[in-house]
Amino acid sequence: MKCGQIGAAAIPGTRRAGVAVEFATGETVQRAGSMRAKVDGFLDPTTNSISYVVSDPETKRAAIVDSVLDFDPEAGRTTTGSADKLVAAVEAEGLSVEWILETHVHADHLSAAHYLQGKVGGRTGIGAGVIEVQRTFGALFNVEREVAADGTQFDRLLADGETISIGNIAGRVLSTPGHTPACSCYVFGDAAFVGDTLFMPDSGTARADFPGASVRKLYDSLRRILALPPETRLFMCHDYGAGGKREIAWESTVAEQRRSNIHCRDGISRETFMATRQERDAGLSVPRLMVPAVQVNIRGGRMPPPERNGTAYLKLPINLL
Ligand SMILES: N[C@@H](CCC(=O)N[C@@H](CS)C(=O)NCC(=O)O)C(=O)O
Ligand SMILES: [Fe+2]
Repeated sequence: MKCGQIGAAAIPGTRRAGVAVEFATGETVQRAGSMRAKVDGFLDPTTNSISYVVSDPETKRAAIVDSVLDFDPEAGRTTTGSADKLVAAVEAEGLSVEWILETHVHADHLSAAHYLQGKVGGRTGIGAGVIEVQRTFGALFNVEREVAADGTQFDRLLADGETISIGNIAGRVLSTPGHTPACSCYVFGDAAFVGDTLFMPDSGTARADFPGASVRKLYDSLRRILALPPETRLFMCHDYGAGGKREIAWESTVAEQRRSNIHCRDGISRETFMATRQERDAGLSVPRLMVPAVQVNIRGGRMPPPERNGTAYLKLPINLL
Protein backbone atom coordinates (compact mmCIF):
# COMPACT_ATOMS: atom_id res chain seq x y z
CA MET A 1 0.00 0.00 0.00
CA LYS A 2 1.09 3.54 -0.64
CA CYS A 3 1.74 5.90 2.24
CA GLY A 4 0.00 9.27 2.11
CA GLN A 5 -0.59 12.18 4.43
CA ILE A 6 -2.73 11.77 7.51
CA GLY A 7 -4.01 14.84 9.28
CA ALA A 8 -3.62 15.24 13.06
CA ALA A 9 -7.33 14.72 13.56
CA ALA A 10 -6.93 11.18 12.22
CA ILE A 11 -5.37 10.13 15.51
CA PRO A 12 -7.85 7.94 17.43
CA GLY A 13 -9.25 9.60 20.48
CA THR A 14 -9.07 13.15 19.11
CA ARG A 15 -11.95 15.17 20.55
CA ARG A 16 -13.67 18.20 19.10
CA ALA A 17 -16.42 20.45 20.39
CA GLY A 18 -20.05 19.64 19.59
CA VAL A 19 -21.08 20.76 16.14
CA ALA A 20 -24.28 21.07 14.23
CA VAL A 21 -24.69 18.23 11.80
CA GLU A 22 -27.05 18.22 8.88
CA PHE A 23 -27.69 15.36 6.53
CA ALA A 24 -27.85 16.05 2.83
CA THR A 25 -31.64 16.18 3.16
CA GLY A 26 -31.26 19.14 5.47
CA GLU A 27 -32.54 17.32 8.54
CA THR A 28 -30.66 18.61 11.57
CA VAL A 29 -29.87 15.74 13.89
CA GLN A 30 -27.59 17.45 16.35
CA ARG A 31 -27.36 21.06 17.36
CA ALA A 32 -24.39 23.10 18.49
CA GLY A 33 -23.43 22.30 22.05
CA SER A 34 -25.59 19.19 22.28
CA MET A 35 -24.23 15.87 23.41
CA ARG A 36 -22.11 13.94 20.94
CA ALA A 37 -21.95 10.20 20.61
CA LYS A 38 -19.07 8.72 22.60
CA VAL A 39 -17.11 6.38 20.38
CA ASP A 40 -14.63 3.78 21.60
CA GLY A 41 -12.71 1.74 19.05
CA PHE A 42 -11.30 -1.74 19.75
CA LEU A 43 -8.62 -3.08 17.42
CA ASP A 44 -8.32 -6.77 16.65
CA PRO A 45 -4.66 -6.97 15.62
CA THR A 46 -5.12 -10.41 14.02
CA THR A 47 -7.51 -9.22 11.32
CA ASN A 48 -6.83 -5.47 11.58
CA SER A 49 -10.52 -4.94 12.25
CA ILE A 50 -11.88 -2.20 14.47
CA SER A 51 -15.06 -2.77 16.48
CA TYR A 52 -16.90 0.10 18.10
CA VAL A 53 -18.99 0.80 21.15
CA VAL A 54 -20.92 3.99 20.41
CA SER A 55 -23.02 5.45 23.17
CA ASP A 56 -25.15 8.37 24.25
CA PRO A 57 -23.46 9.77 27.40
CA GLU A 58 -26.80 11.12 28.65
CA THR A 59 -28.94 8.01 28.50
CA LYS A 60 -26.17 5.37 28.50
CA ARG A 61 -27.83 3.68 25.52
CA ALA A 62 -25.35 2.14 23.11
CA ALA A 63 -24.71 0.31 19.87
CA ILE A 64 -21.95 -2.13 19.02
CA VAL A 65 -20.67 -1.89 15.46
CA ASP A 66 -18.74 -4.64 13.62
CA SER A 67 -17.77 -7.07 16.35
CA VAL A 68 -15.18 -9.82 15.89
CA LEU A 69 -15.38 -13.49 16.87
CA ASP A 70 -11.80 -14.75 17.06
CA PHE A 71 -11.14 -17.76 14.85
CA ASP A 72 -8.16 -20.04 14.49
CA PRO A 73 -8.56 -21.55 11.00
CA GLU A 74 -5.93 -24.25 11.51
CA ALA A 75 -7.75 -25.67 14.51
CA GLY A 76 -11.27 -24.60 13.52
CA ARG A 77 -11.60 -23.06 16.97
CA THR A 78 -13.48 -19.93 18.00
CA THR A 79 -12.62 -17.83 21.03
CA THR A 80 -14.19 -14.69 22.41
CA GLY A 81 -11.33 -12.51 23.65
CA SER A 82 -12.12 -9.66 21.25
CA ALA A 83 -15.87 -9.80 21.87
CA ASP A 84 -15.38 -10.00 25.62
CA LYS A 85 -13.49 -6.70 25.51
CA LEU A 86 -16.67 -5.13 24.14
CA VAL A 87 -18.75 -6.80 26.85
CA ALA A 88 -16.33 -5.50 29.50
CA ALA A 89 -16.54 -1.95 28.10
CA VAL A 90 -20.34 -2.09 28.08
CA GLU A 91 -20.43 -3.34 31.66
CA ALA A 92 -17.76 -0.93 32.94
CA GLU A 93 -19.74 2.04 31.66
CA GLY A 94 -23.14 0.69 32.65
CA LEU A 95 -24.39 0.84 29.05
CA SER A 96 -27.62 -0.61 27.76
CA VAL A 97 -27.05 -2.04 24.26
CA GLU A 98 -29.83 -1.26 21.81
CA TRP A 99 -28.15 -2.32 18.59
CA ILE A 100 -25.56 -4.81 17.41
CA LEU A 101 -24.86 -3.58 13.89
CA GLU A 102 -22.91 -4.89 10.93
CA THR A 103 -21.75 -2.47 8.26
CA HIS A 104 -21.68 -5.46 5.88
CA VAL A 105 -21.18 -9.20 5.59
CA HIS A 106 -17.49 -9.25 6.42
CA ALA A 107 -15.20 -11.39 4.32
CA ASP A 108 -12.11 -11.19 6.51
CA HIS A 109 -13.38 -11.91 10.04
CA LEU A 110 -16.23 -13.67 11.76
CA SER A 111 -18.93 -11.59 13.44
CA ALA A 112 -19.57 -11.98 17.16
CA ALA A 113 -23.09 -10.51 16.85
CA HIS A 114 -24.85 -13.69 17.91
CA TYR A 115 -22.49 -14.29 20.83
CA LEU A 116 -22.78 -10.67 21.97
CA GLN A 117 -26.54 -10.64 21.83
CA GLY A 118 -26.53 -13.53 24.31
CA LYS A 119 -24.25 -11.52 26.59
CA VAL A 120 -25.53 -7.94 26.40
CA GLY A 121 -28.87 -8.08 24.53
CA GLY A 122 -29.83 -5.57 21.85
CA ARG A 123 -31.18 -6.09 18.36
CA THR A 124 -28.96 -7.19 15.49
CA GLY A 125 -29.13 -5.15 12.31
CA ILE A 126 -27.56 -5.16 8.85
CA GLY A 127 -28.24 -3.51 5.50
CA ALA A 128 -31.21 -4.90 3.59
CA GLY A 129 -28.82 -5.87 0.78
CA VAL A 130 -27.83 -8.87 2.90
CA ILE A 131 -30.48 -10.85 1.05
CA GLU A 132 -28.49 -10.53 -2.18
CA VAL A 133 -25.32 -11.59 -0.35
CA GLN A 134 -27.11 -14.60 1.11
CA ARG A 135 -28.36 -15.54 -2.36
CA THR A 136 -24.91 -15.27 -3.91
CA PHE A 137 -22.96 -17.05 -1.17
CA GLY A 138 -25.77 -19.49 -0.37
CA ALA A 139 -25.39 -20.76 -3.95
CA LEU A 140 -21.59 -20.64 -3.83
CA PHE A 141 -21.47 -22.76 -0.65
CA ASN A 142 -24.47 -24.87 -1.70
CA VAL A 143 -26.33 -24.05 1.51
CA GLU A 144 -29.41 -22.45 -0.02
CA ARG A 145 -31.72 -24.85 1.79
CA GLU A 146 -30.10 -24.19 5.19
CA VAL A 147 -29.61 -20.45 4.96
CA ALA A 148 -32.80 -18.68 3.94
CA ALA A 149 -32.03 -15.72 1.68
CA ASP A 150 -34.47 -13.49 3.51
CA GLY A 151 -32.42 -11.80 6.22
CA THR A 152 -34.32 -13.51 9.04
CA GLN A 153 -31.00 -14.32 10.71
CA PHE A 154 -30.97 -10.65 11.79
CA ASP A 155 -33.51 -8.79 13.91
CA ARG A 156 -33.71 -5.78 11.57
CA LEU A 157 -32.87 -5.26 7.93
CA LEU A 158 -31.98 -1.61 7.55
CA ALA A 159 -32.92 0.23 4.39
CA ASP A 160 -31.47 3.42 3.02
CA GLY A 161 -32.74 6.48 4.89
CA GLU A 162 -34.14 4.58 7.89
CA THR A 163 -33.68 6.29 11.20
CA ILE A 164 -32.22 4.43 14.15
CA SER A 165 -31.38 6.09 17.42
CA ILE A 166 -29.17 5.47 20.41
CA GLY A 167 -30.90 7.14 23.33
CA ASN A 168 -31.17 10.82 22.39
CA ILE A 169 -28.71 10.59 19.51
CA ALA A 170 -30.53 10.31 16.23
CA GLY A 171 -29.08 8.06 13.62
CA ARG A 172 -29.59 7.29 9.99
CA VAL A 173 -28.77 4.46 7.64
CA LEU A 174 -26.96 5.29 4.41
CA SER A 175 -26.97 2.40 2.00
CA THR A 176 -23.46 2.28 0.49
CA PRO A 177 -23.21 -0.75 -1.82
CA GLY A 178 -20.10 -1.43 -3.85
CA HIS A 179 -17.66 -3.42 -1.70
CA THR A 180 -20.66 -5.73 -1.08
CA PRO A 181 -24.37 -5.29 -1.84
CA ALA A 182 -25.20 -5.06 1.88
CA CYS A 183 -22.78 -2.29 2.82
CA SER A 184 -24.28 0.41 5.02
CA CYS A 185 -22.90 3.45 6.73
CA TYR A 186 -24.46 4.24 10.11
CA VAL A 187 -24.52 7.93 11.03
CA PHE A 188 -25.13 8.76 14.70
CA GLY A 189 -25.03 12.51 15.20
CA ASP A 190 -21.66 13.62 13.86
CA ALA A 191 -20.13 10.11 13.90
CA ALA A 192 -20.35 7.90 10.81
CA PHE A 193 -19.38 4.22 10.76
CA VAL A 194 -18.33 3.68 7.19
CA GLY A 195 -17.44 0.00 7.22
CA ASP A 196 -14.93 -0.83 4.52
CA THR A 197 -16.25 1.63 1.96
CA LEU A 198 -13.58 4.13 3.01
CA PHE A 199 -10.17 3.43 4.48
CA MET A 200 -7.84 6.00 6.03
CA PRO A 201 -6.85 8.70 3.51
CA ASP A 202 -3.47 7.10 2.75
CA SER A 203 -5.06 3.69 2.16
CA GLY A 204 -7.99 4.55 -0.07
CA THR A 205 -11.10 2.46 -0.33
CA ALA A 206 -12.57 -1.05 -0.19
CA ARG A 207 -11.84 -3.67 -2.77
CA ALA A 208 -14.65 -4.24 -5.26
CA ASP A 209 -13.91 -7.70 -6.56
CA PHE A 210 -15.94 -10.00 -4.31
CA PRO A 211 -18.98 -11.77 -5.81
CA GLY A 212 -21.76 -9.16 -5.96
CA ALA A 213 -19.36 -6.21 -5.71
CA SER A 214 -19.58 -3.19 -8.02
CA VAL A 215 -16.81 -0.68 -8.51
CA ARG A 216 -19.27 1.70 -10.16
CA LYS A 217 -21.64 1.61 -7.19
CA LEU A 218 -18.70 1.95 -4.84
CA TYR A 219 -17.87 5.32 -6.41
CA ASP A 220 -21.44 6.55 -5.90
CA SER A 221 -21.43 5.32 -2.30
CA LEU A 222 -18.15 7.09 -1.60
CA ARG A 223 -19.57 10.34 -2.94
CA ARG A 224 -22.61 9.94 -0.66
CA ILE A 225 -20.42 9.56 2.41
CA LEU A 226 -18.23 12.46 1.31
CA ALA A 227 -21.35 14.64 0.97
CA LEU A 228 -21.85 14.50 4.74
CA PRO A 229 -20.82 17.69 6.56
CA PRO A 230 -17.03 18.19 6.42
CA GLU A 231 -16.56 17.89 10.20
CA THR A 232 -18.30 14.50 10.36
CA ARG A 233 -16.13 12.00 12.20
CA LEU A 234 -15.57 8.90 10.08
CA PHE A 235 -14.75 5.59 11.73
CA MET A 236 -13.14 2.86 9.63
CA CYS A 237 -13.64 -0.86 9.97
CA HIS A 238 -10.07 -1.76 8.96
CA ASP A 239 -6.64 -0.29 8.92
CA TYR A 240 -3.42 -1.99 7.92
CA GLY A 241 -1.06 0.85 8.94
CA ALA A 242 -0.40 1.75 5.29
CA GLY A 243 1.47 -1.51 4.85
CA GLY A 244 3.28 -1.16 8.20
CA LYS A 245 4.54 2.37 7.50
CA ARG A 246 2.67 4.00 10.38
CA GLU A 247 0.65 3.27 13.52
CA ILE A 248 -2.79 1.75 13.08
CA ALA A 249 -5.46 4.51 12.92
CA TRP A 250 -9.20 4.46 12.42
CA GLU A 251 -10.66 7.94 12.71
CA SER A 252 -10.77 10.59 10.02
CA THR A 253 -13.18 13.29 8.84
CA VAL A 254 -15.06 14.00 5.66
CA ALA A 255 -12.87 17.07 5.12
CA GLU A 256 -9.65 15.06 5.44
CA GLN A 257 -10.90 12.38 3.09
CA ARG A 258 -12.04 14.90 0.51
CA ARG A 259 -8.67 16.59 0.72
CA SER A 260 -6.34 13.61 0.64
CA ASN A 261 -7.85 10.17 0.09
CA ILE A 262 -5.58 8.50 -2.46
CA HIS A 263 -8.51 6.94 -4.34
CA CYS A 264 -11.43 9.34 -4.04
CA ARG A 265 -10.36 12.82 -2.93
CA ASP A 266 -12.16 15.71 -4.59
CA GLY A 267 -11.29 16.00 -8.24
CA ILE A 268 -10.82 12.29 -8.92
CA SER A 269 -13.27 11.28 -11.61
CA ARG A 270 -15.37 8.14 -11.62
CA GLU A 271 -13.30 6.74 -14.50
CA THR A 272 -9.98 7.34 -12.73
CA PHE A 273 -11.32 5.89 -9.50
CA MET A 274 -12.61 2.79 -11.25
CA ALA A 275 -9.34 2.22 -13.08
CA THR A 276 -7.27 2.65 -9.89
CA ARG A 277 -9.52 0.36 -7.91
CA GLN A 278 -9.61 -2.34 -10.58
CA GLU A 279 -5.86 -2.25 -10.97
CA ARG A 280 -5.36 -2.80 -7.25
CA ASP A 281 -8.05 -5.50 -7.05
CA ALA A 282 -6.32 -7.47 -9.79
CA GLY A 283 -3.37 -8.02 -7.44
CA LEU A 284 -5.29 -8.90 -4.25
CA SER A 285 -5.67 -12.41 -2.93
CA VAL A 286 -8.65 -13.97 -1.18
CA PRO A 287 -8.74 -12.82 2.48
CA ARG A 288 -7.31 -15.41 4.84
CA LEU A 289 -10.61 -16.00 6.67
CA MET A 290 -13.03 -15.40 3.80
CA VAL A 291 -14.26 -18.99 3.52
CA PRO A 292 -15.20 -19.44 7.18
CA ALA A 293 -16.21 -15.79 7.66
CA VAL A 294 -18.82 -15.60 4.94
CA GLN A 295 -20.46 -18.87 5.95
CA VAL A 296 -20.82 -17.65 9.53
CA ASN A 297 -21.69 -14.05 8.72
CA ILE A 298 -24.57 -14.80 6.35
CA ARG A 299 -25.99 -16.68 9.34
CA GLY A 300 -25.78 -13.57 11.54
CA GLY A 301 -22.64 -14.77 13.32
CA ARG A 302 -23.83 -18.35 13.90
CA MET A 303 -22.04 -21.57 13.06
CA PRO A 304 -23.87 -24.07 10.88
CA PRO A 305 -26.03 -26.38 13.00
CA PRO A 306 -24.19 -29.33 14.56
CA GLU A 307 -24.31 -32.58 12.62
CA ARG A 308 -25.56 -35.85 14.11
CA ASN A 309 -22.33 -36.34 16.04
CA GLY A 310 -22.81 -32.97 17.73
CA THR A 311 -20.03 -31.15 15.84
CA ALA A 312 -20.56 -28.16 13.52
CA TYR A 313 -18.59 -28.10 10.26
CA LEU A 314 -17.73 -25.38 7.75
CA LYS A 315 -17.24 -26.09 4.05
CA LEU A 316 -14.21 -25.45 1.87
CA PRO A 317 -15.14 -25.10 -1.81
CA ILE A 318 -12.48 -26.57 -4.06
CA ASN A 319 -11.17 -24.60 -7.05
CA LEU A 320 -13.99 -22.08 -6.85
CA LEU A 321 -12.63 -18.91 -5.28
N1 LIG B 1 -4.87 -9.52 3.92
C1 LIG B 1 -6.21 -9.36 4.40
C2 LIG B 1 -7.08 -8.92 3.25
C3 LIG B 1 -7.88 -7.83 3.65
C4 LIG B 1 -8.87 -7.37 2.60
O1 LIG B 1 -9.01 -7.89 1.47
N2 LIG B 1 -9.60 -6.35 3.04
C5 LIG B 1 -10.71 -5.87 2.30
C6 LIG B 1 -11.83 -5.55 3.27
S1 LIG B 1 -12.74 -7.01 3.70
C7 LIG B 1 -10.41 -4.63 1.49
O2 LIG B 1 -11.31 -3.99 1.04
N3 LIG B 1 -9.15 -4.26 1.26
C8 LIG B 1 -8.85 -3.09 0.47
C9 LIG B 1 -7.51 -3.12 -0.17
O3 LIG B 1 -6.70 -3.97 0.21
O4 LIG B 1 -7.30 -2.28 -1.05
C10 LIG B 1 -6.77 -10.66 4.92
O5 LIG B 1 -6.33 -11.72 4.48
O6 LIG B 1 -7.68 -10.58 5.76
FE1 LIG C 1 -15.11 -6.06 4.08
